[in-house]
Amino acid sequence: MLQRYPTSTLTTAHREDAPILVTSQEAARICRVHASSVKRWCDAGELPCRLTAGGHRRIVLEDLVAFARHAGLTTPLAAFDDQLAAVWRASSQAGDGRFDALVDLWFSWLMADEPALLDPSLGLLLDRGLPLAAVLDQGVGRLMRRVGDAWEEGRIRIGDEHRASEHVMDALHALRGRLQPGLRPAAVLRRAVVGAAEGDPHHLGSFMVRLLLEERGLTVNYLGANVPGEEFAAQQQRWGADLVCVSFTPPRGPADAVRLVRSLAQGYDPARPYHLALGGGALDGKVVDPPYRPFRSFAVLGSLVELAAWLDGRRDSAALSEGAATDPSAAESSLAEHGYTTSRRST
Ligand code: B12
Repeated sequence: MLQRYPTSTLTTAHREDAPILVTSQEAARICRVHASSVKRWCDAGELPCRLTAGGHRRIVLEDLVAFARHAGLTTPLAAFDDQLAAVWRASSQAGDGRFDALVDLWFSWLMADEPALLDPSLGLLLDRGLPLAAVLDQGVGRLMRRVGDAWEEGRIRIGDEHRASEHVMDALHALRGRLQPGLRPAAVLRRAVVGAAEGDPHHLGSFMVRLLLEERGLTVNYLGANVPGEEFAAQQQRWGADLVCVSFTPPRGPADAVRLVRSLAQGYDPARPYHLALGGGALDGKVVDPPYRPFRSFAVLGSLVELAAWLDGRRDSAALSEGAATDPSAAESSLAEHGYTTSRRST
């Protein structure tokens, strides 16, 4: 299903060769200035613009980029040169929930070993108002699955997969530098411990969780790949974190998640309570449902968009929902019996 994001000002040219026109609002957003400045520049003739029949200003994208360069304004648009139109059109489609063209473009950059535009392209999406969680899920997540498919089908070598992963990790680090943490501080959750499950060398997913939490104003103790289960508990206690997020990528699976939850439940200290959220491609659709959940709340989430909604619900609710705590010994035997269920579950 296509998802439309609140980017009503996105302007998509209908013909490939037609000039791309942007509104003054959108020009202001991507140049990080006030719309009144753009209108002033237009009216003074410094920034060429045309008027619609209704009298609204429209600016040719190339003119905007030239002006921004000349005026020393910071915008990711300045990076794209001859790829400007392609990037703009692809990101307009992403604004309508269609990421295919953008993922195609990104994949071609990675395969050509030209990753420099990946970071400004991510920055442009955020500047155009797309939510970070959607950009990561539908953009970067799909890009990585495309890389994995290409490897599985023998179209790229293992070295290409490694190279692509490193480039994407670099772009995510750069994106982290672009985020403005604390803009929307989480009123309830303050600190999180985040990492990838034991034995899991894949940590792009947990890194993306980190970005999302930091964007919401949380402080994150980031543990990276292959974190021993008991270490999540030790770090939570050490830093007094009120949230622990763990990512599972194949070949890890739900049984690994059950093992982790069991070990965290055993060592849980009610004096230092926390929420537990699990996610990642290995848990998609097959979700852990342990009977003993002493945590303040426990959620298995299928995407970063779900994580964002879960966090925002937590932030907005006055009273936190308490996780269902049952008798630990009964829970232990029950865990052993049940292992995990295949139903999606979040509390
Ligand atoms: C990149 C990659 C690697 C990189 C990892 C680099 C890194 N720094 O992370 C490297 C090259 C190191 C690697 C190694 C291996 N990999 Co690998 N890898 C991948 C690849 C291409 C992408 C993984 C990825 O980053 N996905 C993007 C993540 C972010 O997506 P996601 O997990 O679906 O998560 C999304 C959501 O669930 C959410 N999310 C993630 N975590 C969390 C956590 C929480 C709390 C929440 C709320 C949400 C959330 O965010 C994401 C965005 O939407 C996949 C292909 C694929 N289809 O996934 C193969 C893949 C996972 N790898 C695979 C394999 C087999 C391996 C290796 C065993 C062999 C190999 N190919 O080299 C080794 C591992 C060796 C070992 N010691 O175990 C297989 C697994 C197959 C299986 N079913 O067992 C896959 C599926 C490739 C394939 N098609 O065969 N790999």
